[in-house]
Amino acid sequence: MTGADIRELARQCGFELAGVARAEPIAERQWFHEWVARGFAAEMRYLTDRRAGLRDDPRNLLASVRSIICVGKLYNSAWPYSTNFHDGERAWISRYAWGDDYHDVLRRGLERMNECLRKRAGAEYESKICVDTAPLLERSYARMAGLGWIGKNTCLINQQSGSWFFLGELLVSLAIEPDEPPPDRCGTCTRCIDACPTAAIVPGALGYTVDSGRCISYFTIELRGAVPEASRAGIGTHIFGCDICQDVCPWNRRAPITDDRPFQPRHFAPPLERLAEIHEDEFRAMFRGTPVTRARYAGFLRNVAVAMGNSGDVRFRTPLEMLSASADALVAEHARWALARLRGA
Ligand code: B12
Ligand code: SF4
Ligand code: SF4
Repeated sequence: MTGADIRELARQCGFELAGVARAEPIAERQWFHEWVARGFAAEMRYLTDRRAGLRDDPRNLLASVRSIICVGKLYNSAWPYSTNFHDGERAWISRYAWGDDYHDVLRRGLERMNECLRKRAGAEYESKICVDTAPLLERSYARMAGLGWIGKNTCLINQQSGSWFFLGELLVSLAIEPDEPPPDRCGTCTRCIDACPTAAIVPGALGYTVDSGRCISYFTIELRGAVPEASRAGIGTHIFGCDICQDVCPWNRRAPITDDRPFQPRHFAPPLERLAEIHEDEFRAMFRGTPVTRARYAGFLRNVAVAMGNSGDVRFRTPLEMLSASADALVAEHARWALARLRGA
Protein backbone atom coordinates (compact mmCIF):
# COMPACT_ATOMS: atom_id res chain seq x y z
CA MET A 1 0.00 0.00 0.00
CA THR A 2 1.35 3.45 -0.92
CA GLY A 3 0.80 7.04 0.21
CA ALA A 4 -1.33 7.56 -2.93
CA ASP A 5 -3.68 4.71 -1.89
CA ILE A 6 -3.96 6.23 1.57
CA ARG A 7 -4.75 9.69 0.16
CA GLU A 8 -7.52 8.22 -2.00
CA LEU A 9 -8.98 6.40 1.01
CA ALA A 10 -8.72 9.55 3.13
CA ARG A 11 -10.45 11.63 0.46
CA GLN A 12 -13.35 9.16 0.40
CA CYS A 13 -13.63 9.59 4.17
CA GLY A 14 -13.74 13.40 4.01
CA PHE A 15 -10.08 14.34 4.56
CA GLU A 16 -8.55 16.77 2.10
CA LEU A 17 -4.98 16.06 3.24
CA ALA A 18 -3.28 12.78 4.09
CA GLY A 19 0.14 11.18 4.22
CA VAL A 20 2.18 8.58 6.05
CA ALA A 21 5.05 8.94 8.54
CA ARG A 22 7.24 6.24 10.01
CA ALA A 23 6.19 5.53 13.61
CA GLU A 24 9.61 6.27 15.06
CA PRO A 25 10.89 8.74 17.65
CA ILE A 26 11.86 11.96 15.88
CA ALA A 27 14.91 14.10 16.57
CA GLU A 28 12.86 17.25 17.26
CA ARG A 29 11.13 15.62 20.24
CA GLN A 30 13.95 17.18 22.26
CA TRP A 31 12.57 20.64 21.40
CA PHE A 32 9.31 19.79 23.06
CA HIS A 33 11.15 19.19 26.34
CA GLU A 34 13.14 22.42 25.90
CA TRP A 35 9.86 24.25 25.29
CA VAL A 36 8.42 22.85 28.52
CA ALA A 37 11.66 23.62 30.42
CA ARG A 38 11.45 27.27 29.30
CA GLY A 39 7.98 27.47 30.88
CA PHE A 40 6.22 27.88 27.51
CA ALA A 41 3.52 25.34 28.43
CA ALA A 42 2.35 27.77 31.16
CA GLU A 43 -0.22 25.93 33.34
CA MET A 44 -1.21 23.22 30.82
CA ARG A 45 -0.40 20.25 33.03
CA TYR A 46 -1.30 17.68 30.39
CA LEU A 47 1.85 18.82 28.58
CA THR A 48 4.16 18.79 31.59
CA ASP A 49 3.09 15.87 33.82
CA ARG A 50 4.00 12.19 33.23
CA ARG A 51 2.38 12.48 29.79
CA ALA A 52 5.27 14.74 28.62
CA GLY A 53 7.61 11.73 28.23
CA LEU A 54 5.01 9.70 26.32
CA ARG A 55 5.50 12.09 23.38
CA ASP A 56 9.02 10.75 22.82
CA ASP A 57 7.86 7.60 21.08
CA PRO A 58 4.53 6.77 19.36
CA ARG A 59 5.00 3.17 20.52
CA ASN A 60 3.97 4.46 23.95
CA LEU A 61 0.50 4.86 22.45
CA LEU A 62 0.38 1.60 20.48
CA ALA A 63 3.23 -0.86 21.07
CA SER A 64 2.90 -2.50 17.64
CA VAL A 65 2.64 0.73 15.61
CA ARG A 66 4.74 0.90 12.41
CA SER A 67 3.07 3.71 10.45
CA ILE A 68 1.26 6.92 11.35
CA ILE A 69 -1.40 7.92 8.85
CA CYS A 70 -1.78 11.68 9.27
CA VAL A 71 -4.90 13.43 7.99
CA GLY A 72 -5.91 17.07 7.64
CA LYS A 73 -9.49 18.39 7.61
CA LEU A 74 -10.13 21.90 6.24
CA TYR A 75 -12.38 24.16 8.31
CA ASN A 76 -12.15 27.55 6.62
CA SER A 77 -15.61 28.94 5.86
CA ALA A 78 -16.56 31.96 3.71
CA TRP A 79 -16.56 34.52 6.51
CA PRO A 80 -14.16 37.43 7.15
CA TYR A 81 -10.77 37.14 8.81
CA SER A 82 -10.47 38.75 12.24
CA THR A 83 -7.98 41.23 10.78
CA ASN A 84 -10.70 42.44 8.37
CA PHE A 85 -13.47 42.62 10.94
CA HIS A 86 -13.63 45.69 13.14
CA ASP A 87 -16.71 45.96 15.33
CA GLY A 88 -16.01 46.76 18.97
CA GLU A 89 -19.55 45.77 19.95
CA ARG A 90 -19.03 42.19 18.89
CA ALA A 91 -16.97 39.32 20.27
CA TRP A 92 -14.41 37.43 18.20
CA ILE A 93 -14.55 33.65 18.46
CA SER A 94 -11.77 31.98 16.53
CA ARG A 95 -12.56 30.34 13.23
CA TYR A 96 -11.91 26.79 14.40
CA ALA A 97 -14.62 27.06 17.08
CA TRP A 98 -17.52 28.38 14.98
CA GLY A 99 -19.09 25.00 14.28
CA ASP A 100 -19.08 21.46 15.66
CA ASP A 101 -16.26 20.27 17.88
CA TYR A 102 -13.57 19.00 15.51
CA HIS A 103 -12.56 16.19 17.86
CA ASP A 104 -15.87 14.45 17.14
CA VAL A 105 -15.84 15.21 13.41
CA LEU A 106 -12.29 13.92 12.88
CA ARG A 107 -12.76 10.86 15.06
CA ARG A 108 -15.84 9.80 13.07
CA GLY A 109 -13.92 10.25 9.78
CA LEU A 110 -10.94 8.27 11.10
CA GLU A 111 -13.20 5.45 12.31
CA ARG A 112 -14.67 5.23 8.81
CA MET A 113 -11.20 5.27 7.31
CA ASN A 114 -10.09 2.46 9.61
CA GLU A 115 -13.05 0.33 8.50
CA CYS A 116 -12.23 0.92 4.82
CA LEU A 117 -8.55 0.22 5.43
CA ARG A 118 -9.40 -3.09 7.11
CA LYS A 119 -11.23 -4.19 3.97
CA ARG A 120 -8.34 -3.09 1.74
CA ALA A 121 -5.35 -4.23 3.83
CA GLY A 122 -5.97 -7.95 3.39
CA ALA A 123 -4.31 -8.61 6.76
CA GLU A 124 -5.09 -8.23 10.44
CA TYR A 125 -3.59 -5.17 12.09
CA GLU A 126 -3.80 -3.15 15.29
CA SER A 127 -4.78 0.51 15.27
CA LYS A 128 -5.38 3.59 17.40
CA ILE A 129 -7.07 6.89 16.58
CA CYS A 130 -5.64 10.18 17.90
CA VAL A 131 -7.15 13.65 17.60
CA ASP A 132 -5.42 16.46 19.46
CA THR A 133 -5.65 15.09 23.00
CA ALA A 134 -3.24 12.13 22.73
CA PRO A 135 0.38 12.75 23.80
CA LEU A 136 1.65 12.81 20.21
CA LEU A 137 3.61 15.58 18.48
CA GLU A 138 0.94 15.92 15.81
CA ARG A 139 2.52 18.71 13.79
CA SER A 140 5.91 17.02 13.67
CA TYR A 141 4.47 13.73 12.35
CA ALA A 142 2.17 15.54 9.93
CA ARG A 143 5.22 17.39 8.59
CA MET A 144 7.08 14.09 8.18
CA ALA A 145 3.98 12.72 6.38
CA GLY A 146 4.25 15.57 3.85
CA LEU A 147 1.15 17.53 4.94
CA GLY A 148 3.02 20.81 5.28
CA TRP A 149 5.87 22.69 6.88
CA ILE A 150 5.91 24.24 10.34
CA GLY A 151 5.61 28.00 9.92
CA LYS A 152 7.09 30.69 12.15
CA ASN A 153 3.63 30.93 13.74
CA THR A 154 4.20 27.20 14.53
CA CYS A 155 1.13 26.15 12.54
CA LEU A 156 1.42 23.45 9.91
CA ILE A 157 1.06 25.10 6.51
CA ASN A 158 0.25 23.38 3.25
CA GLN A 159 1.36 25.07 0.05
CA GLN A 160 -2.04 24.66 -1.65
CA SER A 161 -4.36 24.71 1.37
CA GLY A 162 -2.84 27.19 3.84
CA SER A 163 -3.16 26.38 7.54
CA TRP A 164 -6.91 26.27 8.26
CA PHE A 165 -7.00 22.54 8.86
CA PHE A 166 -7.18 20.23 11.84
CA LEU A 167 -4.92 17.25 12.32
CA GLY A 168 -5.78 13.68 13.24
CA GLU A 169 -3.91 10.37 13.08
CA LEU A 170 -4.52 6.69 12.59
CA LEU A 171 -1.70 4.68 14.14
CA VAL A 172 -1.45 1.26 12.49
CA SER A 173 0.76 -1.82 12.89
CA LEU A 174 0.97 -2.08 9.07
CA ALA A 175 4.15 -1.05 7.27
CA ILE A 176 3.11 1.59 4.70
CA GLU A 177 5.49 3.43 2.41
CA PRO A 178 6.22 6.78 4.14
CA ASP A 179 6.00 10.22 2.48
CA GLU A 180 8.63 12.99 2.50
CA PRO A 181 8.41 16.32 4.38
CA PRO A 182 8.01 19.38 2.11
CA PRO A 183 10.46 22.33 2.17
CA ASP A 184 9.95 25.29 4.52
CA ARG A 185 8.33 28.13 2.55
CA CYS A 186 8.27 30.94 5.13
CA GLY A 187 11.43 32.47 3.68
CA THR A 188 12.16 35.96 5.04
CA CYS A 189 8.50 36.68 5.92
CA THR A 190 7.82 37.77 9.53
CA ARG A 191 4.16 38.89 9.23
CA CYS A 192 2.86 36.59 11.95
CA ILE A 193 5.57 37.66 14.42
CA ASP A 194 4.94 41.35 13.67
CA ALA A 195 1.13 41.03 13.92
CA CYS A 196 0.89 39.08 17.17
CA PRO A 197 -0.59 41.61 19.64
CA THR A 198 0.97 39.97 22.69
CA ALA A 199 4.43 39.16 21.25
CA ALA A 200 3.84 35.45 21.85
CA ILE A 201 5.92 34.19 18.92
CA VAL A 202 9.47 34.05 20.25
CA PRO A 203 12.79 32.60 19.06
CA GLY A 204 12.88 28.84 19.70
CA ALA A 205 15.41 26.03 19.52
CA LEU A 206 15.10 26.09 15.72
CA GLY A 207 13.14 28.92 14.19
CA TYR A 208 10.27 30.24 16.29
CA THR A 209 7.96 28.93 18.96
CA VAL A 210 4.90 30.08 20.90
CA ASP A 211 5.16 31.12 24.54
CA SER A 212 1.70 29.99 25.68
CA GLY A 213 1.93 32.28 28.71
CA ARG A 214 1.63 35.21 26.27
CA CYS A 215 -0.77 33.73 23.71
CA ILE A 216 -4.39 34.95 23.49
CA SER A 217 -5.46 31.48 22.51
CA TYR A 218 -4.07 30.13 25.78
CA PHE A 219 -5.54 32.93 27.90
CA THR A 220 -9.03 32.63 26.48
CA ILE A 221 -9.27 28.82 26.16
CA GLU A 222 -6.94 27.03 28.52
CA LEU A 223 -6.23 29.37 31.42
CA ARG A 224 -8.55 28.78 34.36
CA GLY A 225 -7.45 31.66 36.63
CA ALA A 226 -6.82 35.37 36.16
CA VAL A 227 -5.36 36.74 32.94
CA PRO A 228 -2.14 38.62 33.81
CA GLU A 229 -3.06 42.33 33.86
CA ALA A 230 -0.22 43.29 31.53
CA SER A 231 -1.63 40.99 28.82
CA ARG A 232 -5.31 41.99 29.03
CA ALA A 233 -5.18 45.00 26.70
CA GLY A 234 -3.56 42.93 23.94
CA ILE A 235 -6.49 40.49 23.93
CA GLY A 236 -8.73 43.03 22.19
CA THR A 237 -12.23 41.65 21.67
CA HIS A 238 -11.16 38.00 21.42
CA ILE A 239 -13.31 35.86 23.70
CA PHE A 240 -12.25 32.41 22.50
CA GLY A 241 -8.99 31.62 20.69
CA CYS A 242 -7.10 33.81 18.25
CA ASP A 243 -6.58 33.71 14.49
CA ILE A 244 -4.32 36.70 13.89
CA CYS A 245 -1.06 34.86 13.12
CA GLN A 246 -2.92 32.79 10.53
CA ASP A 247 -5.07 35.64 9.16
CA VAL A 248 -1.97 37.58 8.14
CA CYS A 249 -0.13 34.60 6.66
CA PRO A 250 0.28 34.99 2.88
CA TRP A 251 -0.37 31.25 2.45
CA ASN A 252 -3.92 31.81 3.74
CA ARG A 253 -4.68 34.61 1.27
CA ARG A 254 -6.38 32.21 -1.12
CA ALA A 255 -7.06 29.42 1.33
CA PRO A 256 -9.76 27.02 0.12
CA ILE A 257 -13.22 27.27 1.64
CA THR A 258 -15.13 24.25 2.87
CA ASP A 259 -18.91 23.87 2.57
CA ASP A 260 -18.90 21.09 5.18
CA ARG A 261 -21.92 21.70 7.36
CA PRO A 262 -20.19 20.97 10.71
CA PHE A 263 -17.79 23.91 10.25
CA GLN A 264 -20.27 26.61 9.25
CA PRO A 265 -20.65 29.28 11.96
CA ARG A 266 -23.46 28.88 14.47
CA HIS A 267 -22.85 32.32 16.04
CA PHE A 268 -20.57 34.56 14.01
CA ALA A 269 -19.17 37.44 16.15
CA PRO A 270 -22.04 37.54 18.68
CA PRO A 271 -22.83 40.89 20.36
CA LEU A 272 -20.84 41.30 23.60
CA GLU A 273 -23.81 42.77 25.44
CA ARG A 274 -25.90 39.66 24.85
CA LEU A 275 -23.04 37.40 26.02
CA ALA A 276 -22.57 39.36 29.26
CA GLU A 277 -26.17 38.61 30.18
CA ILE A 278 -26.41 34.89 29.48
CA HIS A 279 -26.97 32.46 32.33
CA GLU A 280 -24.98 29.28 32.68
CA ASP A 281 -27.70 27.06 31.16
CA GLU A 282 -28.04 29.45 28.19
CA PHE A 283 -24.24 29.38 27.72
CA ARG A 284 -24.33 25.57 27.61
CA ALA A 285 -27.27 25.54 25.19
CA MET A 286 -25.80 28.22 22.91
CA PHE A 287 -22.40 26.51 22.56
CA ARG A 288 -23.35 22.84 23.03
CA GLY A 289 -21.24 20.60 20.77
CA THR A 290 -18.78 23.39 19.87
CA PRO A 291 -15.24 23.83 21.27
CA VAL A 292 -16.32 27.01 23.14
CA THR A 293 -17.60 25.08 26.17
CA ARG A 294 -13.93 24.31 26.99
CA ALA A 295 -13.58 27.84 28.41
CA ARG A 296 -16.31 26.98 30.97
CA TYR A 297 -18.90 29.53 32.03
CA ALA A 298 -16.73 31.55 34.45
CA GLY A 299 -13.80 31.66 32.01
CA PHE A 300 -16.17 32.73 29.25
CA LEU A 301 -17.61 35.64 31.29
CA ARG A 302 -14.06 36.61 32.32
CA ASN A 303 -13.19 36.81 28.60
CA VAL A 304 -16.36 38.81 27.80
CA ALA A 305 -15.46 41.31 30.55
CA VAL A 306 -11.92 41.79 29.20
CA ALA A 307 -13.27 42.25 25.65
CA MET A 308 -15.79 44.86 26.86
CA GLY A 309 -13.01 46.76 28.63
CA ASN A 310 -10.92 46.70 25.46
CA SER A 311 -13.82 47.78 23.21
CA GLY A 312 -13.61 51.41 24.38
CA ASP A 313 -17.42 51.45 24.29
CA VAL A 314 -18.71 53.26 27.39
CA ARG A 315 -22.20 51.79 26.83
CA PHE A 316 -20.78 48.57 28.28
CA ARG A 317 -20.57 50.16 31.73
CA THR A 318 -23.99 48.84 32.75
CA PRO A 319 -23.37 45.16 31.85
CA LEU A 320 -19.89 45.42 33.38
CA GLU A 321 -21.31 46.77 36.64
CA MET A 322 -23.60 43.77 36.69
CA LEU A 323 -20.63 41.40 36.09
CA SER A 324 -18.57 43.17 38.78
CA ALA A 325 -21.26 42.11 41.29
CA SER A 326 -20.89 38.46 40.20
CA ALA A 327 -20.56 35.87 42.98
CA ASP A 328 -17.59 34.50 41.03
CA ALA A 329 -14.50 36.41 42.20
CA LEU A 330 -12.68 35.82 38.90
CA VAL A 331 -15.48 37.34 36.82
CA ALA A 332 -16.00 40.23 39.25
CA GLU A 333 -12.29 41.16 39.29
CA HIS A 334 -12.01 41.18 35.47
CA ALA A 335 -15.20 43.28 35.23
CA ARG A 336 -13.74 45.82 37.68
CA TRP A 337 -10.58 45.96 35.57
CA ALA A 338 -12.69 46.53 32.45
CA LEU A 339 -14.69 49.32 34.13
CA ALA A 340 -11.46 51.05 35.13
CA ARG A 341 -10.20 50.72 31.55
CA LEU A 342 -13.42 52.24 30.19
CA ARG A 343 -13.11 55.14 32.65
CA GLY A 344 -9.75 55.87 31.01
CA ALA A 345 -11.31 55.58 27.52
C1 B12 B 1 -0.81 22.81 23.44
C2 B12 B 1 -1.46 23.24 22.16
C3 B12 B 1 -1.74 24.60 22.01
C4 B12 B 1 -1.16 25.66 22.94
C5 B12 B 1 0.34 25.89 22.57
C6 B12 B 1 0.53 26.21 21.07
C7 B12 B 1 1.87 25.82 20.51
N1 B12 B 1 2.26 26.55 19.47
O1 B12 B 1 2.50 24.86 20.94
C8 B12 B 1 -2.10 26.87 22.67
C9 B12 B 1 -3.27 26.82 23.65
C10 B12 B 1 -1.45 28.25 22.75
C11 B12 B 1 -2.62 26.49 21.27
C12 B12 B 1 -3.11 27.42 20.39
C13 B12 B 1 -3.58 27.09 19.11
N2 B12 B 1 -3.79 25.85 18.62
CO1 B12 B 1 -3.17 24.23 19.50
N3 B12 B 1 -2.51 22.60 20.12
C14 B12 B 1 -1.80 22.30 21.18
C15 B12 B 1 -1.47 20.79 21.17
C16 B12 B 1 -2.45 20.07 22.10
C17 B12 B 1 -0.03 20.45 21.56
C18 B12 B 1 1.02 21.31 20.83
C19 B12 B 1 2.39 21.14 21.41
O2 B12 B 1 2.82 20.02 21.70
N4 B12 B 1 3.10 22.25 21.60
C20 B12 B 1 4.44 22.23 22.07
C21 B12 B 1 5.37 22.62 20.93
C22 B12 B 1 6.83 22.54 21.30
O3 B12 B 1 5.12 21.63 19.98
P1 B12 B 1 5.00 22.00 18.45
O4 B12 B 1 4.69 23.43 18.25
O5 B12 B 1 4.13 20.97 17.79
O6 B12 B 1 6.52 21.82 18.06
C23 B12 B 1 7.06 20.60 17.63
C24 B12 B 1 7.11 20.57 16.13
O7 B12 B 1 6.26 21.54 15.59
C25 B12 B 1 8.56 20.79 15.80
N5 B12 B 1 8.91 22.13 15.33
C26 B12 B 1 8.64 23.29 15.92
N6 B12 B 1 9.15 24.31 15.23
C27 B12 B 1 9.79 23.76 14.16
C28 B12 B 1 10.48 24.37 13.13
C29 B12 B 1 11.04 23.58 12.14
C30 B12 B 1 11.78 24.23 11.05
C31 B12 B 1 10.90 22.16 12.21
C32 B12 B 1 11.53 21.29 11.21
C33 B12 B 1 10.19 21.58 13.26
C34 B12 B 1 9.63 22.38 14.22
O8 B12 B 1 9.30 20.55 16.98
C35 B12 B 1 8.50 20.62 18.13
C36 B12 B 1 8.80 19.49 19.06
O9 B12 B 1 8.61 18.26 18.43
C37 B12 B 1 -1.72 20.42 19.65
C38 B12 B 1 -2.21 18.99 19.41
C39 B12 B 1 -1.10 17.98 19.54
N7 B12 B 1 -1.36 16.88 20.23
O10 B12 B 1 -0.01 18.17 19.03
C40 B12 B 1 -2.78 21.49 19.21
C41 B12 B 1 -2.67 22.04 17.79
C42 B12 B 1 -1.24 22.36 17.53
N8 B12 B 1 -3.42 23.29 17.89
C43 B12 B 1 -4.07 23.61 16.81
C44 B12 B 1 -4.77 24.83 16.63
C45 B12 B 1 -5.77 24.88 15.47
C46 B12 B 1 -4.53 25.92 17.47
C47 B12 B 1 -5.00 27.37 17.26
C48 B12 B 1 -5.00 27.83 15.81
C49 B12 B 1 -6.41 27.55 17.89
C50 B12 B 1 -6.90 29.00 17.88
N9 B12 B 1 -7.44 29.50 16.76
O11 B12 B 1 -6.86 29.67 18.88
C51 B12 B 1 -3.96 28.15 18.11
C52 B12 B 1 -2.71 28.52 17.29
C53 B12 B 1 -1.68 29.26 18.11
C54 B12 B 1 -0.28 29.01 17.55
N10 B12 B 1 0.25 29.99 16.83
O12 B12 B 1 0.27 27.94 17.80
C55 B12 B 1 -3.92 22.54 15.73
C56 B12 B 1 -2.94 23.06 14.67
C57 B12 B 1 -3.29 22.68 13.24
C58 B12 B 1 -2.26 23.21 12.28
N11 B12 B 1 -2.65 23.37 11.03
O13 B12 B 1 -1.14 23.48 12.64
C59 B12 B 1 -3.39 21.30 16.60
C60 B12 B 1 -2.43 20.38 15.85
C61 B12 B 1 -4.65 20.54 17.05
C62 B12 B 1 -5.24 19.65 15.96
N12 B12 B 1 -5.29 18.34 16.20
O14 B12 B 1 -5.64 20.11 14.90
N13 B12 B 1 -2.48 25.16 21.03
S1 SF4 C 1 -2.72 32.87 18.31
FE1 SF4 C 1 -2.77 35.14 18.53
S2 SF4 C 1 -1.69 35.56 20.45
FE2 SF4 C 1 -1.23 33.42 19.89
S3 SF4 C 1 0.70 33.52 18.73
FE3 SF4 C 1 -0.95 33.70 17.22
S4 SF4 C 1 -1.33 35.93 17.00
FE4 SF4 C 1 -0.15 35.63 18.86
S1 SF4 D 1 3.11 34.78 8.20
FE1 SF4 D 1 5.01 34.49 7.06
S2 SF4 D 1 6.52 33.80 8.61
FE2 SF4 D 1 4.48 33.58 9.52
S3 SF4 D 1 3.93 31.45 9.10
FE3 SF4 D 1 3.09 32.67 7.40
S4 SF4 D 1 4.69 32.64 5.79
FE4 SF4 D 1 5.63 31.94 7.72
